[in-house]
Amino acid sequence: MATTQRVVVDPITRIEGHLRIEAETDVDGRILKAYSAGTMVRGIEIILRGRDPRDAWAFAQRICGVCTLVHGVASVRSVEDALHRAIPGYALPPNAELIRNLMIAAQHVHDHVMHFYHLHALDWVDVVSALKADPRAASTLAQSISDYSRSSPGYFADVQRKVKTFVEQGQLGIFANGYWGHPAYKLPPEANLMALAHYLDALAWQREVVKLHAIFGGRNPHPNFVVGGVPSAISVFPTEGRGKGPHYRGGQDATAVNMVGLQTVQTVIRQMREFVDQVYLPDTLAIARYYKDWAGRGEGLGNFLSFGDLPSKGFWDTDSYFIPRGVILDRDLTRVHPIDLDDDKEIQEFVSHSWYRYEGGDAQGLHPFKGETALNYTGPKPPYEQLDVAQKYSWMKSPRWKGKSMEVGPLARVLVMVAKGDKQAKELVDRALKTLDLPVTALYSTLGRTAARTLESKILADAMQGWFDQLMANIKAGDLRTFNEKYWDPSTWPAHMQGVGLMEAPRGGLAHWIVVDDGRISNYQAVVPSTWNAGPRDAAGQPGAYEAALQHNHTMLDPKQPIEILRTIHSFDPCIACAVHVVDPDGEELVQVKVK
Ligand code: NFE
Ligand code: MG
Repeated sequence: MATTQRVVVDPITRIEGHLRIEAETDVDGRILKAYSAGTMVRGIEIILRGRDPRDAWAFAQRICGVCTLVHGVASVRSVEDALHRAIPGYALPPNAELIRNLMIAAQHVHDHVMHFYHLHALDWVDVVSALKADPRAASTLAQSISDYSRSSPGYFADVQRKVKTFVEQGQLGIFANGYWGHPAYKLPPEANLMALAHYLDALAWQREVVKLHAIFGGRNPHPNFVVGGVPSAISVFPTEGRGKGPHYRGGQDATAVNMVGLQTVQTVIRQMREFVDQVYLPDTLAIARYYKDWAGRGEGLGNFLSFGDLPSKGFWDTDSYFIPRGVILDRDLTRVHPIDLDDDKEIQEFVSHSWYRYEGGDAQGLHPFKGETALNYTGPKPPYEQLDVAQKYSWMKSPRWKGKSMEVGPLARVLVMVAKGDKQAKELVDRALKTLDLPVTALYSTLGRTAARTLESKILADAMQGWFDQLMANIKAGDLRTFNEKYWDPSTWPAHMQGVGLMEAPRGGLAHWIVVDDGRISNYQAVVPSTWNAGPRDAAGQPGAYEAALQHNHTMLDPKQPIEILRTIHSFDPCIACAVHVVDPDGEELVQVKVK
């Protein structure tokens, strides 16, 4: 009789996803080993070669439709960094930086709310149980935790009626395929109903808050960017807009930010803060109360990396970052290690367990400036019955910092903020732990990862107001500059240059590395948050962050309904389109959860 069994979840849904998890468990369902495989490859790094670096952002941004702007920002920053290295004093106008900060922070808050309600909540919230709730009890509960205006018994009765109609007609739609009734669901029916109502509200809220991107970047998803600033020309007139108005400034006038637009931005910031304060934060704490066992599960690597972001004195003044840069090792918050981007021993990518081959052999790690991406591996690949984990088993590479696996994302950022003495971050973390009566070690867990995302949303939504006020002050003082036109022309560039565009994307530290020769891209490497987290083992056998987290204290109640795996993997907010960005033409999609 077999002593272990293998549970395969492929694909893990409710993400942008081509992610396969295989877990080896003992007969009691306890996970002994876990393997994470990216099963798709799209080749964006390859198609960027030979192109104009000023166009790269538009291609790179198509890596993902979830974190819709981050690859655009990282890409223009990579070119700007190359220019900054080559041309002393190269800088962006302050307004460009403020507008980028607003767009980046808006992306985080939007993405985090969407992740919590639409991608992660149903791991914790039982939709079918919500139908049994007493709307008056849901109203009492909601009013006890928040001042949110939509909390009357009638409101909850309406939501219940709406969802009941779907269920009775067999049209669960967005709620199909849940493990409803699974014993791992612990919320009382009224809490399920409250969360379900907020799931629907968050959909409507999203539609409003994307306007910020549309105003500054012309559209969402995939707002526009430009090397040297932002493509939004500011107009001090109320409604002057698109097209060739009196302030038309050539191609840069893709959108004009007028006073009506800026008022809408102010409204969006208010809507973001209200939803985070009145809905997202209280819901996170209310739901977490019932899942405190998940504060002792999914601990993961204990190593955290943040590139930092949101500068106030320019991208190159890392001390001016609102989210600081640094590395935490072994959960030691007394020390934040610096990151040297140019030391080729620090950041490296390994392919010993990835479906690639390095020209100089697969045992080595390559620094991204010298990184290689080629569809040159000819050994066994998908489709597969079972991953050959002793060999190569993922389209993702394995990024490492000084040879170590790192977790990136909201938890890493919040920990680096706390370790660096950020007051608001520390207060929020302390208050959350106190409210839940949990020790500090609870942060290093599936629950901690999810809670950190909420706390970070609060921190960022609040900070947006400051950048907006500064932008308005600059405009009132007559500074309308949003674009550095100097050095736009590649004939002003050196023959060879290279740079790295770093940012904090919602899922973690993101880096685009560019090498430019004679005005054309000769190498482009994206080292992406979900690659750090979801990548496979490296040459030394060290697991990636997902793998490590699943190997910590998970026992499945029913391996045919592996909700425990979903909870921990979703706590990272995976996005595999980002992580692999190279589609396998022969790949067969296995859409079933399989238990062997
Ligand atoms: Ni496709 Fe992405 C974010 C990036 S994931 S969502 O956030 O970069 O790694
Ligand atoms: Mg890459």
